[in-house]
Amino acid sequence: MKRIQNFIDGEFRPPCSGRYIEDVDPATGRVIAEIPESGAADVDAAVAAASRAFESWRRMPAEERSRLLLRVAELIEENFDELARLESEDNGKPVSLARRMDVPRAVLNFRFFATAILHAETRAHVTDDRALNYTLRQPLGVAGLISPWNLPLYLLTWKIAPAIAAGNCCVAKPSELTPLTADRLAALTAEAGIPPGVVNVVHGPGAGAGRALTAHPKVPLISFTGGTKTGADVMAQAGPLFKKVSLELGGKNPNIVFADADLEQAVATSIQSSFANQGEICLCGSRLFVERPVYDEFLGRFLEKTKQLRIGDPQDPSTEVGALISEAHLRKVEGYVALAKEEGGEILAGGKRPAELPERVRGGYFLEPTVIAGLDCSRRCMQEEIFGPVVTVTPFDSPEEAIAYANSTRYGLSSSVWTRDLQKAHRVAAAIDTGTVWVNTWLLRDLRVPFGGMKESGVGREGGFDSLDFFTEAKNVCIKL
Ligand code: TXE
Repeated sequence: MKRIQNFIDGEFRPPCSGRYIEDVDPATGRVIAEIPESGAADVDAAVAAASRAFESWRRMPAEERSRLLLRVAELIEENFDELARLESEDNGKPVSLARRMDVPRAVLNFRFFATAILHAETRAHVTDDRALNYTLRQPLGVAGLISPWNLPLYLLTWKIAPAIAAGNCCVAKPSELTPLTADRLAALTAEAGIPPGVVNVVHGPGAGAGRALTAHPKVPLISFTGGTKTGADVMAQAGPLFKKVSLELGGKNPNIVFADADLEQAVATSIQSSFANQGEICLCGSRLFVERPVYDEFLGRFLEKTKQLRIGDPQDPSTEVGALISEAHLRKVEGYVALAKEEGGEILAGGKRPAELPERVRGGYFLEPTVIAGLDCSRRCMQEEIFGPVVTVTPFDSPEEAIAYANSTRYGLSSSVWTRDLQKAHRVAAAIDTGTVWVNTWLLRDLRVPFGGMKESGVGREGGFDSLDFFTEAKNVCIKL
């Protein structure tokens, strides 16, 4: 069995504890690797290595840093097949999705920030002929990067690339449930020529390694993606140390279909926004609201397509829905389906484990794509993030009602609005409290745009120059003329 090690100061090292935890393939339920059970001592060593490396990395000309990051992108491409397979094995997602989304996005993240630093400018102005003010943007030092299991490589590179492009060094703590691609990425950064200590990867549980990182006094900056509850703990640890914190948390995103929408497109995309990656994407549109005149027609077509989705072995290129991340998570999602029934909801599709599965994956954590109708917006299943292949459908009668429904949760990450009426699209987009509003689309991501959530979906924005701003500190220099 594969045994993974931490990557500290350019070398792979065992954890100080000498202990390892198991990494399970969710499609089979079998242990596929062991990962270090790291704690404070490992994080200390990684932070010390990163601090030492920072002294020269911060001074390296941007063009050279850029060249090294571009080399990492090339190496990810050269190892494309292996990374896609590992991601699918570790997370349970269809390998076709890893090939279409996760790995290409990892390449893009490195390329984007490698070139962004060559185009960044800072502000300058003259104050009434008396003084010249200009802004320096400087890296902070060691960035703590904590990433989740749903898009392991995609979200890890979304943090590492801008952090080191801006001149910081980093200690990354990937999810203990999906360590495999982070381990490969660490090796690829070394192969690309990134100096020892610039990128460090410490594996292990959130309560040990993760917390040690957020509470470390020599880590002035934390970028975290994960659950809202964990985000609150990260904030509580980081607050008294006055760290710069960016939190990308959960969502309960509305997907609003008006009667004048292109229904064919709305149905096809809603299938994706409901069930892609088994619904384990913070941006999934888990609450569907459909205007009453087209409710029956939309629902009929949506259910038909839902039932056609191919659920099965994630390694089979034709599979569209894979396994959930863990047995515990499957039980949690099933718990919500049971709760929906108690709350008066009607299960129109799915709601159970598939009866037939290929032999190889019979021990896996699968759930059929599930559609629930008849729930009031105040019900727990309409309020809490389920994070599985489960979507609720609700009719509405006016734009005002749709907006009120959309804004009725504590989350505010993203939303989709389907209409051919441009005026209505602008009006509704302005009124919905989410960090991103997609009109007639979903998950169309441009890396330049600010990305993040409102309310309990997060704090701060990353993406494009927002990321470079987050990973640097502004310093005003004022010169008397
Ligand atoms: O994530 P955690 P979990 C949501 C989703 C899911 C729920 C819980 O609803 O069901 O969160 O998932 C590390 N200090 N999302 O518990 O714990 C952990 O090791 C520092 C939405 O699996 O938030 C991992 O690396 N770090 C989400 C990372 O935090 C800690 C994606 C995220 O894990 C820590 C994932 C601590 N005290 C889940 N505790 C999204 N926004 O996309 C854990 N970690």
